[in-house]
Amino acid sequence: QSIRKKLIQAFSESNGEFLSGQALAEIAGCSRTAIWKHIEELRKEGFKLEAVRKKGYRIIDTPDSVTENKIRLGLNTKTLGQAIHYEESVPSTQKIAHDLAGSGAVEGTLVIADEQTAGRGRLMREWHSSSGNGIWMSLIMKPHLPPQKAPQFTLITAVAVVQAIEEVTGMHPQIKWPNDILIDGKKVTGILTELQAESDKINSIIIGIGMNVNHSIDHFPDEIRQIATSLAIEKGARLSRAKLVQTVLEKMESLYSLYMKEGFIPIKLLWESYAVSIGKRIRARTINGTIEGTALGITEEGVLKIEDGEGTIHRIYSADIEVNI
Ligand code: BTX
Repeated sequence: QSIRKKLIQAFSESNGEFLSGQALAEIAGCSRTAIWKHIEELRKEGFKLEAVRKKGYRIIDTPDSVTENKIRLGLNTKTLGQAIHYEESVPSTQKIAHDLAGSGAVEGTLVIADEQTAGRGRLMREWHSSSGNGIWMSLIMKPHLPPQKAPQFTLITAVAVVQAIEEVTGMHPQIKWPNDILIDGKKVTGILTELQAESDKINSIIIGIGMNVNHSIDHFPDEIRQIATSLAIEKGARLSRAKLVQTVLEKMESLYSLYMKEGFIPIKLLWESYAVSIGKRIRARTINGTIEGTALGITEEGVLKIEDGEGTIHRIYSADIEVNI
């Protein structure tokens, strides 16, 4: 596997130029026969490699997949996504990430699947995760922080997702507090942040991201057709899921380092610039009841502030939000 990693790394850096079998063997520290075997494996996975005598190999096309090799090819991060755990079909990537996090996975470990058979949202709601068209991933983070900071990671992630979608598609999604990414009012991405912690410190944060990428409307079950959309539906063109994953990881890595250096304020400002609800009348359904009023913004902790008709300001830690009421 480490040979494969080095090979993919070399192809990433070669930018479509030929790499000779000899050069590859030296980079990967193995024989040319071993290189040839790995090239065959890549071909089986759907990579198209051109082989030219005296020149060597180059990648001329890649499959539309989210496999480990595909995500690694061209990934530009230091830690996030440097360890990748891919499976074709799983019940939920969150479950796998929880298990890996508890058994020593390094920070930045990415768990990703082509399909989830039991994908979930908050409060054990269902998350529809069909095969071949979405991004279903969980990222393991290990910040040295107290557990109260964990909800901020939902907001950091939301900013990273918005920036990635902007960069890859040119579209401008909005964030609905705390965890929905919307295009034209419809949900294109959901974020689920979960925690493994002791009373005073975080052991791992498991950040689940579900992004609808190449769905057409009939890929969605009836119950969510009115509320869900995909990037392809909005853009009118298919997109590379792997490119989106890479860009999310890259944005996330730089926001995370900004956050660890300068705290939440710069993230809060970015977040508010993308938020759909600020200044609008909203309805927040919490487990303690429903509050209606004007969304004022978020606090430095990432808590939503709503001012009701009497001028009372409510701090909302967790809720479902309706905008445009
Ligand atoms: P949420 O609780 O905010 O949203 C769940 C609600 O969203 C559902 O009740 C349904 O109405 C709607 N919904 C379900 N599937 C979709 C979809 N594909 N697109 C749009 N709307 C949908 C949001 O929770 C958090 C979702 C995180 C999903 C990721 S995927 C990778 C990881 N693994 C896993 O099991 N969950 C996370």
